[in-house]
Amino acid sequence: TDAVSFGAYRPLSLDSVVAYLRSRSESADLLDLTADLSVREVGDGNLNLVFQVAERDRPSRSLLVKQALPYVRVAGEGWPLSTRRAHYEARSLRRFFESAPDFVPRPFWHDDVMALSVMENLREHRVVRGLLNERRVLPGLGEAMGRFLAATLFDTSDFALPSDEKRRLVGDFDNPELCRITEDLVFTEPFSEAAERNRFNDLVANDVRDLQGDESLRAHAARLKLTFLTSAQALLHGDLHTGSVMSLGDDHRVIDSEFAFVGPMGFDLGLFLANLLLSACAHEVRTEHRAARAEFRSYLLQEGRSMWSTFEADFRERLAKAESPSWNSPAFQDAFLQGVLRDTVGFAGCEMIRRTVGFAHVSDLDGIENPEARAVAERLALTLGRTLMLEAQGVSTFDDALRLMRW
Ligand code: SR1
Ligand code: MG
Repeated sequence: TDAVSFGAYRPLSLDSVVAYLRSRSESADLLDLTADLSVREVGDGNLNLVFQVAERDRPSRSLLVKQALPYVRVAGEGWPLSTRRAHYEARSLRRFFESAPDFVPRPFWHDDVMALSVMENLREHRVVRGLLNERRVLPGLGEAMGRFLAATLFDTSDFALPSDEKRRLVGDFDNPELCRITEDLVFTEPFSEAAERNRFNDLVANDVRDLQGDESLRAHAARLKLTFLTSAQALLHGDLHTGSVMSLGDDHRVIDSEFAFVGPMGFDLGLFLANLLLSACAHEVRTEHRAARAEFRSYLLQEGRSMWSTFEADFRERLAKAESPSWNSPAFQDAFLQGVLRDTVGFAGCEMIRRTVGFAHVSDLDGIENPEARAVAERLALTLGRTLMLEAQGVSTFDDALRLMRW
């Protein structure tokens, strides 16, 4: 294996990962490359290859290799996508690790040629979406998300950075291909009858037609899309759904930031909130007993509230210490956070709709086998998503938002 050269991009396989690691001197500190190693491919997302490599006799000595493929993995080679996304992911992870080291995996190194990153292997953590599907309570999840978001969003905003650095950040994270995917899949296609990539349960076809014919809703989708395109508030994760967080007990880590770009803060907050709500919609039919259903729904809403209140309190604390006197007006701070909250609620609505009628669905809903039962949960998601989009601008506090989330 020593003769193997990795001077040009090629996708790794179970057979070539160890040879690759042996070709990199950085690996030596992390793993004994002469030991018997186990290699597993564990990628379950839409885009990439993910390998876990561990010493068989000491599984705690392990690392994770994540490599971008030159196409969308779930769609196949017919949907090409440049491997450059690995570059944005590696750089954003490094940035997030600087601001919030307890909430992301530790990055080890990035290889631009091979479009791969090597990082801490969270070998006992599990993806939050799967845990919520099993109705597991995850202690401190919302609070952790609020802390992660306050730290990363504040540190990469104009409140923390000199304006020349901030402008450089915007350029460094232009990420045009992945932003375009979001523009199309989140804001455009779900609201267009003609979009060929939309997929939905036949049983909600009438609901979808009704939604796509709602001019007022389409106007809000356009407004949110323009905010996504033009509001360069901070470096976002860019795809912060419950499949992008891994948990073990009260330890919660944000992964998969390849969609990172400089955008509106409410987009990250809104995506996470929406995915908590999608879980609640799914449990309306996944969970048979009424009391258990109500209890889990209230738990999920509580985590959403905790994310917002932690984010708001932490962000205000940071804002109070901002260097420039421009930002120390209390009226400005209130108005700014209210704007972020309104964006959060609107983006949450959009995400709920696109995960039900667009190209990329969620296992919370798709995992419901019976189409009639699934349609009940999907209708709930569509109704709630629509309400959030239509009413977002009237919300002043998170309690106002919670009042929209009743069913
Ligand atoms: C083609 S990518 C589809 C979806 O997967 C990612 O996780 C993003 O959410 C994207 O919209
Ligand atoms: Mg992802």
